[in-house]
Amino acid sequence: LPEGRSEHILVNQVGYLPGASAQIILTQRPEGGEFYLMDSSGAARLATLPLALDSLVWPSAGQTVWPQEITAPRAAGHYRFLVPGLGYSAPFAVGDAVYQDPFLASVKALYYQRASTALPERYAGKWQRPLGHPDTAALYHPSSGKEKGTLDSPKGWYDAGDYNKYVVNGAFPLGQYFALYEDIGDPVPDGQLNIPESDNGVSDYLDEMRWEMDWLLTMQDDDGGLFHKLTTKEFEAMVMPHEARRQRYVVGKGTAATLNFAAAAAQGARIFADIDSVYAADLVRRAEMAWAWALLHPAVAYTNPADIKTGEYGDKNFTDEWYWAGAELFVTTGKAPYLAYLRSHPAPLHFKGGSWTSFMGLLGCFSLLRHPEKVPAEIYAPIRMRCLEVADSIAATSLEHPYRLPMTKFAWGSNSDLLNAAMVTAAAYQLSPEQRYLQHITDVVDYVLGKNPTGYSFLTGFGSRSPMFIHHRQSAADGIAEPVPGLLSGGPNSGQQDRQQAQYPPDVAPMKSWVDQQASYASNEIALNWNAPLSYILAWVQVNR
Ligand code: 9MR
Repeated sequence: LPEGRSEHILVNQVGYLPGASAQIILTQRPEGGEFYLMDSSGAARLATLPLALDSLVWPSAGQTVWPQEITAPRAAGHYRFLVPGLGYSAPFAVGDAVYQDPFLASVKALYYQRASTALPERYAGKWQRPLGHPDTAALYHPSSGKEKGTLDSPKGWYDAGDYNKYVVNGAFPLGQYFALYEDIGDPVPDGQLNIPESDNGVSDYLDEMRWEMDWLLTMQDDDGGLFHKLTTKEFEAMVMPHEARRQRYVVGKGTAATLNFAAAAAQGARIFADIDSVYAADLVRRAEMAWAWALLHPAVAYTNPADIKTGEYGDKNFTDEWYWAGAELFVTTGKAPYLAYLRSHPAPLHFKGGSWTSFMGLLGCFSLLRHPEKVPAEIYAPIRMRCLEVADSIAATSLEHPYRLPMTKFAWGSNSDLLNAAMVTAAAYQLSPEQRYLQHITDVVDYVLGKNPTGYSFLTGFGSRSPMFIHHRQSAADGIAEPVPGLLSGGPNSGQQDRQQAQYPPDVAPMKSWVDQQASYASNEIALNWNAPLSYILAWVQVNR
C-alpha cells in the first residue's frame, strides 16, 4: 500500500459529527474495490469500506471525480482514510462538538476586526495590536448631504480585508448573527470568548454584536436616514490599522443602508430587550425613524462619487431590503403599518444564487417564520410553504452536482453564497426536519472545510491546509506567519477581477479559481457577511443534527 498524504482525497479537514452521512471525493483513479478507515497515525485499520469506481468528468472543477459515500464513525476520535493507489487522506476529527472551536473562532474573528480600540495581548494573543481608526471626526463628504463638519462614529468592525465600515454590510451580517441567537439561543455565554467584556454578566456574543450595533447607530442622521459608509477615498496600503491614517469620510445616504439598519435595529431590539431595556427601546425608536425616512425616500440608490474608490455595496433593487425591515419591525412592534406592508407585498423568498444583494428579504422571512404566534396565518402559511419549496429545490439541485452544491456559478464570495443556501435549508429544517435538508447543510460544511477542488479548508487556522495569505491588511502587515484565525476566505471566483495583481494558473477551472495570495482580493479576501453565515451554520448544525 502507498504511504504518505494524497492530494487526491478531498475530505472535511476539521471533521464530522458522529455517524454523519457524508461524501468524500477522490480526484484520481483508485485501485481495487475497497478503502479503509484508519486511526490518525495511519497504522491501525479500523474499518473496510466499499470503493465506488464510477467516475464523472466535471469541467467546472477541471477534474474527473470519484465520489464516495461514507458514514462517519460513531466513536469520537481522530482518523484518516487510506485509499489503495492514492495514499492517506488528511486527518479529521469526529465528535459531538467538532465544529465548536471553528465556530468560536469565527465569532472571535469579529473582535479582531474591531475598529477604534487596541487589542491587548490578553485578549488577542500574538495578534495584539495598537488602536487604529478612532473615527471620532470623520469628514462629511458632499455626497452625505452635509456641507461641512465631522461625525463622531467610532467602533464597528472593519468590513473585510480593508479598513472601511459600510452600513449595508454591517447591518446584514449583524442580522445573520442575530438570526443564530434567535434560532438556537445564546451561542457564546458570558466568559467564553475572552474579550474585554467577558465576565460582565452579559452574553459575550451580544457584547460583540453591540460593538457593531453601536457604530451603526452613529451613522443615522437626525432625519432618520443612514449614511452609506465611513471610508477613505482610496483603499489603504497593506499596513496595520494604526498605520492607516488617511482621512476618513462619511459618504452617501440611501435607501438600502437605511432599511438594512431599520431591520437590524428592530431585530436587535428583541434580542437586547432582556439585557438592556433602555438600549432596546432606543433601537426600536431609531428603526422606526429609519423606516419613516425610507418612506419619504423609497429608492435612493447609492453609487460611488467620482473621488471615492472603495467598496460600493451598490444595489438598485430594494424589494428585499423593504421586506426585511417591514418584517423585523412588525415582529418587534406588532404595529399596523408594518403589517399592512407585509399584507400588500409578496415575500421575496427565492434563492438567486445566494448573493447578499438579494438575501436580505430572506432574513425577513426567517424572522416571520420564527414567530408563528405573532404572524397572521394568511401571511405565515404561504411563506412557510415557499420556504420548504425553495429548500427542496436547493437540496434537489445539490444532489445532481458531484460536489453536492446548489449552484454551478462561482462568483465573488462564493463560499458565502453556499453558506447562505444552507441558511435557507436550515430555516426549512426548523419547519420540517427532513434529512435531506440536514444533508445539504453538512455537505456545505464539508465543502467549505476542505472537500472542495482546491483541497484547502477555507477557514484560517482550521484544517491541515488552510489559507496563509488572505487578503487582510492586519494579517499581511503584522509580521506573524499565521493569519488572524477564524476568517473565511471568499472562495473560488471565476470573475478573477484581481487578475492584474494575483497569479492564477492559466485556464484554471471556475471551481479552482482561487489562489492563496495576499493580492487576491477577488478570491482570497475575507468579509463580515461571509463569516456570518459560516458562524450560523457551524453552531446550528451541532445543535440541530
Ligand atoms: O462582497 C462584495 C461582492 O459581492 C462584490 O462583487 C465586490 C465588488 O463590488 O465587493 C465585495 O465586497 C467588498 C467590499 O466592496 C469592500 N470590502 C471588501 C468586500 C469583500 O471583497
